[in-house]
Amino acid sequence: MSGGLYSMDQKDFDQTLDLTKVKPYGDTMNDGKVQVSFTLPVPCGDEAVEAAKQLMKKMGFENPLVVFHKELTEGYTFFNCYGSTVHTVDFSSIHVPKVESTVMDMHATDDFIREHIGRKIVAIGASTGTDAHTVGIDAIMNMKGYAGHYGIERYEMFEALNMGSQVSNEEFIAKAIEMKADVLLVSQTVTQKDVHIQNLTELVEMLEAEGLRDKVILVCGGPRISHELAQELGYDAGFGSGSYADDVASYVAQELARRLNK
Ligand code: B12
Repeated sequence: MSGGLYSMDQKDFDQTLDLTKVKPYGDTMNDGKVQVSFTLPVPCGDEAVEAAKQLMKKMGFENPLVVFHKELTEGYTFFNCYGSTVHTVDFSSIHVPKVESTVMDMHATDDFIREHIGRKIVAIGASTGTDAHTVGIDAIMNMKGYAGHYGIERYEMFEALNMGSQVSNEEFIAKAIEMKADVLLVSQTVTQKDVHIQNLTELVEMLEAEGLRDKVILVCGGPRISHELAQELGYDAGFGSGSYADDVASYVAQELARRLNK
């Protein structure tokens, strides 16, 4: 017998799973167990614990348990709770729009650009508006790279400029015109009060007003950005958490080649 007991059990387990009714997994399949943490603005005590349990029930959790609670500061109590959700999701009906390109490493992308474009691709990037977070755009552009993936500045076939953070859309567009950029890379981390949507939308509107929108590949990224949201806002592509320069550079190279060879 190959595979051992564990893999046999695992196989049996998956076969019983109904993908149209998926629930969280705690100890056993479909037990629906979830851990939730929150703070209530009430003094620590038995009434606070009861309030947390009642709230858990209203949120759709059966058998709520407050496993930890502590006063944060006077008049505020923090809770860790367990409960079983009564809800399920239909996993089989889920469709997530994704950037459609073949992901290549830096060398393969450089070779692709030499062969299909025949010149360097000009890319500028920035965290725009009031956003001061630089780590995301640096991860994509920085020469040193991120998590073992070199950034776009390192690619031989990219001319890349990282303008840093808190760059206004006006400055960003002026630099794009000056450098005749092929690609604009916009990073947005802060999403409070949907400020990222306002910034991203304003950039699209300004590019349209300048007659530049169709002349550039417009890409945005950040922890709350999805490809679907990016497209809704008028961007060509969006990249969320866990993206690397390889994903972005491969996409840009293939998209530019597609546009030039039309
Ligand atoms: C470091 C940090 C800061 C530092 C930033 C320093 C710097 N030089 O960047 C400082 C202290 C300045 C800061 C300030 C603030 N911060 Co802050 N910060 C963080 C923190 C801890 C880490 C962010 C980070 O570096 N992530 C690592 C990078 C690699 O991940 P990433 O940004 O997601 O990038 C990846 C992808 O998203 C994608 N990507 C990102 N950009 C781009 C762009 C393109 C073109 C592409 C293709 C891909 C791409 O690729 C990257 C690599 O995979 C997060 C919490 C957290 N743990 O995430 C809070 C966090 C982002 N900050 C937050 C907040 C609220 C603030 C402040 C408003 C706090 C305040 N009240 O003052 C200010 C805002 C300042 C401003 N004007 O922007 C919130 C945002 C919540 C929200 N929904 O908006 C977070 C989530 C913390 C929290 N839980 O509340 N912050």
